[in-house]
Amino acid sequence: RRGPSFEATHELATGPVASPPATVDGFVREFLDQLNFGQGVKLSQSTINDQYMALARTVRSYLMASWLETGHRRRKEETKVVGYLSAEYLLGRQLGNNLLASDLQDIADQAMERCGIDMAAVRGQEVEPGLGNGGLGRLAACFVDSLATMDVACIGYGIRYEYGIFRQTFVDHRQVEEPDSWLRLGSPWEFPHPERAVQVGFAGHTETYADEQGRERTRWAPAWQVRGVPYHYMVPGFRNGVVNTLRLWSAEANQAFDLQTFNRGDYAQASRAEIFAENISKVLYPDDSTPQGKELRLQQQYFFVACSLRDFIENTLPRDFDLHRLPERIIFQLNDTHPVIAVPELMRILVDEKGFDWDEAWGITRRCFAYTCHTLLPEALEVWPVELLGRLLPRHLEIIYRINEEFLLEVREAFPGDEGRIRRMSIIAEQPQRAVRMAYLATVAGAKVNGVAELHSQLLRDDVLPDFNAMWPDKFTNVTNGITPRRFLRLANRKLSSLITDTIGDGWVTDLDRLRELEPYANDPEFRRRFREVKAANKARLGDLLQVRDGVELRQDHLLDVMVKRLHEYKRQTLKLLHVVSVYEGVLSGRTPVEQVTPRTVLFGAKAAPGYHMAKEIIYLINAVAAKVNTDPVMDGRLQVLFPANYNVTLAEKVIPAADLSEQISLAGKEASGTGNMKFALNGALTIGTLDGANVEILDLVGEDHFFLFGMTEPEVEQLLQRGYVPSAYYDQDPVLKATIDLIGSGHFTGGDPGAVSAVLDNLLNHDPFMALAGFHAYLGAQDRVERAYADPEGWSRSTILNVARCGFFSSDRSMRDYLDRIWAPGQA
Ligand code: GPQ
Repeated sequence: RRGPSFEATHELATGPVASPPATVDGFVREFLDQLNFGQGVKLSQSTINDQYMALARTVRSYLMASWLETGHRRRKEETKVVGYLSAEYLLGRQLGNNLLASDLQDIADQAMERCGIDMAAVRGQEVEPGLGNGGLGRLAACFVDSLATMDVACIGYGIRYEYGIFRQTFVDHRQVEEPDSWLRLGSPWEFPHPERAVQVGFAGHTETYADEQGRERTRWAPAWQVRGVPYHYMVPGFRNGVVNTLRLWSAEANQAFDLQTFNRGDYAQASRAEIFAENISKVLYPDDSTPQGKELRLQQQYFFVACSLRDFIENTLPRDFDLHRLPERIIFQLNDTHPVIAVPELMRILVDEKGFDWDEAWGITRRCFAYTCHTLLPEALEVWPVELLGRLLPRHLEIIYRINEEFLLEVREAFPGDEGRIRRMSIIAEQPQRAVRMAYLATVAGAKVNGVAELHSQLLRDDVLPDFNAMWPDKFTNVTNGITPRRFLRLANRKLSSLITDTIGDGWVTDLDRLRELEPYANDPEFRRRFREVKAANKARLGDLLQVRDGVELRQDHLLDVMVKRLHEYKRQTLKLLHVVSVYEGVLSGRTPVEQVTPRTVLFGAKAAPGYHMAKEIIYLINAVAAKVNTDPVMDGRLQVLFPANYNVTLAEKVIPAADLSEQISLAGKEASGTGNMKFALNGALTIGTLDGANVEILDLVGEDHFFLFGMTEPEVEQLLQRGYVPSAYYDQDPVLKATIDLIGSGHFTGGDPGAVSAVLDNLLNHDPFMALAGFHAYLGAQDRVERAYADPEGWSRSTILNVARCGFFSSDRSMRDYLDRIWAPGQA
C-alpha cells in the first residue's frame, strides 16, 4: 500500500538530482554543511584539512547531478565504450581541475573569502594522487579528460595504489625515496563501492571435464583469491555537463583475519592473509620504461584487468547481453603491455565460463582490443617467464600457447617455408629463457597497433615489429600524443589564458586549433609586451614557490632553462650537465670573460627509479655541480643550477609556464614521443631539441626559425653505431669537451674526490650508449644560437607567440579524435 507521500518520494528517487545553487550564497551554504555534517566541525574550529575536505566535497556536490545523469544516459544509449586499461594515471591535484570544469572558480574564491578562509592554503593542502611514473601515466590522465570533454563514453580502469610514486628528497646530494602516503589525510574525491567487489583468482591448476552436452571443457581451480574493490572517481568534462568515471581497484583479503588464530594469540599469523592480499595494490612500481620482472607486478597486472573485464561484462553491460556482440559495445585500449594479460583473460571468460567455442571467442577477442606501444627501448618490452606465468596463471598460459600455435599456423600459411620468420615471430621466446613476449601477444590480438608520434610509429613498424608489419600492414597506425589544454594551459597558466581569451575569445579551450588566430599578433609590439609580462609574472610566481618549497632563490633576470622529466640515460640529462660545466669551466679557465656569459638558471626536475644505479649517480652529480657553480664567486651569479626535489604534476604546473627554454635533447630514435615538449611550447617556451619523438612534429609546425634544432637524425645514429662509436675519440679531439670532463674528473665538484664521479665518467668515456659526447659540440652550438636569439627580446617574443599559435595540434582532444577515427571506430565493431 502506497503511503501518502509516495509520489513525492518516487519523484525524488528517480528524477534528476538537484545541484546546490551556483551562487556564492549557495556555495557557502553547501560548504558549511559539508564542514558541519561531513567533517563534524564548526568553521571556527576547523583546520585547513577540514576546510580542504569540505571544499572538495562541496565541488563534488556540484558535479554529482551531472555524474549521475551521465551514467544514466550511458546505460540507455547502447553505444560503444572505450575501456582504457592503464596501470598508471598520473592525475595531479583534483580541486583546481574540478572547480575549472564546473565553472565554480570565482564563486569558490568569493565563498572562501566570505568564510575568512585562505584559498591558496586550502589548495596547498591537497596531496596529488601520484598513481603513475611519468609520461605514460600523465597521458592516460590527459586522455580521460579529453574524452569527458568530448562526451565520449569511457571508463578508465586502473589500480588504486595505496602508495603512489615515491616522494623524492635529497640527502648529501643523493636521492632518498620516501613513501607517498597520499591517502593519509583522507581522500575526498573517491567513492568506494565494496558492494561491487569482484573475486580474482590466482595460481592453482586447470582440469578438463565433460559438460552437459558431452563437450570437453576446461576449468581453472585457483589456489587463492582476492577481492577487488572498486573506487570511483569523477572525470568531469569542461563545462559540458558530462562526468565520466575512473574506476580504480583496491585489493582486499576475503577473510579479514583468522579470529581463532588471533584468539590463540598469534596476531601476526592471524592477519597474514590480509597483508598478502593487500600487498597487490600497495605500491606503484616506480619504474619508467623498464619492466621489473617481479611476481607482484604480474599479480597487479592480472588483478586489475580481471576486475575490469568482470566489471564491464557482468556489471556494466545489460544483464541479458549477447556476448557475440561484445565488440559493438567495448574497445579495450591497452596502454602499453601492462594490461595485455587481459587478452587471455577475455578468452578464458568466453571459452571456459560462457561456453563459446575457441574460434568464435578468438574472433570476438581480436575486435575488442587495441594496443598502444610507448617505447622503442628493447629492454622496455615486457616478457614474462613461462615458469612464473604458468605458476601464477596456469589457464592463461595454456590459452597463450594455443593463441600462439594458431597464430604460427597463420604465419606459415602467409610465408611458407620461412622457419626463421616463425621463430622470430613466436609469442614465446626461447632465449635466454622461455618467456611470453607481451608486445607480440598484444600485436597478434589487437585490432590496431599504434605508436605515439610519427617517427615512433615508423620505427615501430620498421625496427620493433617489422615481421608483424609485413604480415598485417593495415594493423599499424600512428596517433601522436597530446596534452589537455585545460590543465596545462587554462589552469596552469591563467595569465596567458586570459591574454589569449582577451585576444581571440575563449573557444580555444575546447578547440585548440583556434590558437592559430594568434599568429598575426606575433607582429604586434603591444601584444608581445603583454606576452612578456605574463612570462615575467609566471617566473615571479615560480620564484615565490621555490623560495617557500625549497628555500632557493630564482633569479628573475635570468633566462630560465628547464629540463624536467624522468631521469634516464637516453634522455641525456648528462648532456645538459656537460653544457653547464662547460660554461663554468670556460670562466674558470679564463677562456670566457664572465661578462660574456648570458645570465641563465638551469632548472632540473627528475626522479630516478630506485634500482637504476646510473640514474642515481647522475642525480648526485647534478646536485654536486649545482652546489659548486651556484656559490663560486667567479661566476658572479650568472649561472645558477636549481634542482628542486620531488618533481611532480603540481610542480610542473608552476615550472612550465615560467620557462623560457625547453630541453628536449634525447638521442634520436629513443624518446617515443615526449609530452613535456608539447606543454612547454604551448606555454611560450622555445625548444632546444633533437629530431626525436614528437619534437619532429613540433619543429614541423612551428618552423625552424622558432626551434633550436641540433644533433644527429635517427639514421645518422644508426650509421655511427654501424661504423663503431668510440666516445673517447670525441674527448680526445674536442678541447672544450676534454676540459669539461677533466674538471668533473678532477673532483672539483665532489670535495676533491674523483671517485665520487667515476661511475658516470667511465660510462661516458667508455660506453656512452646514448652518445652524449657525440652530441656535445652541436649542442653547444645550438645553445649559442639560443643566447643570440634571447638577446633580442622582440624576436624571442615573436617566436614564443608563434610557438603557442602553432601548437594547437597537440591538444589531447585531437589525439582522441584520431583514436576515434583510426582505432575505435565509434558505433561499429
Ligand atoms: N613512457 Cl614504455 C613512460 O612514461 N613509461 C613507460 O613505461 C614507457 C613509456 C613514455 C615515453 O617514454 C614517452 O616518450 C611518451 O611520451 C609517453 O610514454 C607517453 O606516450
